[in-house]
Amino acid sequence: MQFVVITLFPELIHTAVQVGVVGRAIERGQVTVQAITPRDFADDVRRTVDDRPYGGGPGMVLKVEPLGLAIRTARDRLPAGSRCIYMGAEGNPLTQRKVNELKKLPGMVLLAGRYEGVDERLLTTEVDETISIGDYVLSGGELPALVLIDAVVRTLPGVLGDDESAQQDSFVNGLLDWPHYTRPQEFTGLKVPDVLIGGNHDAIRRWRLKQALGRTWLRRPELLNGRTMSTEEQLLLNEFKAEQS
Ligand code: 4H3
Repeated sequence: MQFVVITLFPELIHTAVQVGVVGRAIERGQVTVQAITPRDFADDVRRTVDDRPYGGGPGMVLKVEPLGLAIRTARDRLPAGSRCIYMGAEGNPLTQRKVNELKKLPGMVLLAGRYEGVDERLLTTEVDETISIGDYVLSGGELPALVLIDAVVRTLPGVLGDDESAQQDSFVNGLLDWPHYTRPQEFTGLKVPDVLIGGNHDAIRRWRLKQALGRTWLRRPELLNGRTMSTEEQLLLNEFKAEQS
C-alpha cells in the first residue's frame, strides 16, 4: 500500500509514521508513505503557497498552481487505480466500513489542507472523495491523514502480529471493545473479574462478548441497530441488561 501526503509540513508526516505499527509496516516494506509539499512547486523567489480569497474576508487559501502541480506529481508516483482523497470536515465519515473499502486500493494521495482550505476547482477536478475523521474543525488535514493511514495500515494482511489481530476483532465486529486487565489481581482495592483468572476459555470468550454487547448498548446503542445478533448474543445482552438494575 502506497500513500503520498500533500502537505505544507512534510516533517510532521515523516516523524509520525516512524513509530509503532505503521513504522514497522514501513520497515518491512509493506507500506510506503511519502510527503510532497506544494512549496517545492512555487514559482516565485518567496515560494508562496497561499493566496487571498476572492470575495474578501479573513484567512488565505492554498495557492492553486503549486498545489495542482503537487497533486499531479503525487498521482504520477502511484499505481493506476489509486485515489485522491481530501481531508475535510465536510466529507464522508471515516468509519471501519470505509477503512475496509480503502484497504483494497493500491495507493492513495491524501491532500492535507491548511489556512481556509483548497480552491473548489481543484477539489472538483483532482479529488475523488472528501473524508472527515469527525465533526470538529482542525487547523490542518495532516492529523486526519495520519489517522486514516493508521486505520488502513493496521487492517493490511501481515501487519499486525497474532497477539494484536485478535484484539482488533472488537470494532471490526461492529461492537465496542470489552474491558482489559493486567497484573496485579487487586489494585487500589479493585479486583480483576474472577472469570478472567479461571482459565475457562469459553467462559472468558462469553464474558468478553457480553461486555462488548453491554457497553455498546449502554454507550452507543445506535451501533446495534443494523446488526443481526446470534441467539448467543441476544442471550448475553439480555443477561447484561438484567444485571444493570
Ligand atoms: C479535516 C480537516 C477537520 C477535518 C480539517 C476532519 C484545514 C481542512 C483547512 C483542514 C481545510 C481548513 N478539519 N474533521 N481542516 O476530518 O483544508 O479547515
